[in-house]
Amino acid sequence: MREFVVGLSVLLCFSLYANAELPSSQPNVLMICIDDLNDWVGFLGGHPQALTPEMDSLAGRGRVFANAHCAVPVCSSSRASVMSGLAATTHGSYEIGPRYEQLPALVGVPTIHRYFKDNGYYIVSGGKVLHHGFSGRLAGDLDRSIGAKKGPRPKSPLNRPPHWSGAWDWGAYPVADAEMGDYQVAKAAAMTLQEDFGKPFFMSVGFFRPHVPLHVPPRWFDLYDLEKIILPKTPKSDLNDLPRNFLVINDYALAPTHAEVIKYGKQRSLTQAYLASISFVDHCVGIVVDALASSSHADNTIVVLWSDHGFHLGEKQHWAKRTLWEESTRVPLLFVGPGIKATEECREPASLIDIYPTLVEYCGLPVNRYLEGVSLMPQLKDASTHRERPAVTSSYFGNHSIRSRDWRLVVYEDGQEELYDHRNDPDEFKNLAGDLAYKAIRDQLGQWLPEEAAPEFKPNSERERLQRK
Ligand SMILES: [Ca+2]
Ligand SMILES: [Ca+2]
Repeated sequence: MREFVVGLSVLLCFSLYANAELPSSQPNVLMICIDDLNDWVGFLGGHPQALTPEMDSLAGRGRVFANAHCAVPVCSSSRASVMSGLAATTHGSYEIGPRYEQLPALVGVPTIHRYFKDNGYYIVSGGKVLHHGFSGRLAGDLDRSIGAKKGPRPKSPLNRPPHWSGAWDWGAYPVADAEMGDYQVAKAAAMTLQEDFGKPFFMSVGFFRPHVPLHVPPRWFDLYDLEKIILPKTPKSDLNDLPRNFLVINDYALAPTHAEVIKYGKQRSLTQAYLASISFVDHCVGIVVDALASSSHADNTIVVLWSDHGFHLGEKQHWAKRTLWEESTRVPLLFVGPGIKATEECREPASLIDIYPTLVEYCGLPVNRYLEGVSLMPQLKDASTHRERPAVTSSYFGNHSIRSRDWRLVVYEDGQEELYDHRNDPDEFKNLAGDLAYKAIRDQLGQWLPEEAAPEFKPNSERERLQRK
């Protein structure tokens, strides 16, 4: 079966190439990753007021995967999955903490950077790509680093209540874009894209916003009238049909509770700050994309843009990430490049672990036997191509979500379940798990639950350090 799938992929690859105007040589890769960006972008429609003209323009030139999900809804683990092409149940990182190079299961598994380097590419990276950077044995994965700066922080908090985590501040700061680390990385990437490397390149550029603290210059806040901000739907009654589970697990997180956000009257200004941060990072994406368009690489480069996981702003009485619901798992994912026709979005499920095999196949590199994702080449060729495999997301050991085209099943470590029908319940308000009428679909989705899961790897010192933060 596997040989058949590989053979089919090769056929599709050649037919894609045969049907389109293609680069005369091996394509370059420009990977843009964004931190904590949920579906509040124009091309996904997650928030009616989100202003993302640059990303929308990019999306209009290629293939949007409108049903794409992270492997783990937290930074370091999600990025370990993207960069290794492996599920959490294989690498064993289910929550924030371990570095890629610490995970015993990833010894010998090349990052996508290393794999492209070993296959003749020049590798450039800047900003937040791996959560802890390319350190230790990964330092050699890059030919060049163009830096990673977080930018300045205000001397004292602008908005957060004193007892909230230090990371949870927000407001109009600093004055100018040029002071922002993301802006500086975008400019460095833009300059680098004007060079000729003498061979194909793989460049990854990672932006920190809209990760907290939500500090961006005032002009981005000015785009959103505080009084007119539309807030997400957060009915408290939504919790009535949920198992007692995940909100308790999430007490570990540094984010404020929804009750605290409401108590201090911060929901509206936090929502405004998140939207402002999105528009700022959209501007940074535009700087990089425009630089590519004006470079000699414009017609010979595939662009892939993704975010490491989603973000709650009060939905299900929750803030930030780590849940197995749509707000946490759904991410922007799009590809633009030679041979990819700008047609409708793809509604088939996709996982961030599919990025690695997709790029390997698109660029004609040899099959990497470690990879667990499925190449998205069939959907790059034709957005309506059916795909059987759902997107699997894991969060904390033993908890999994299965997201198909129309459904989400969540199964927790203690066996409790949730089931949602996205055809008529995109907010996941009505849990159908206890309804026997849906047993067949539940069992069908349940077949995709991981049969084995690697034990959780916890580097003690690292975990303690993070908890002290
Ligand atoms: Ca993140
Ligand atoms: Ca509910």
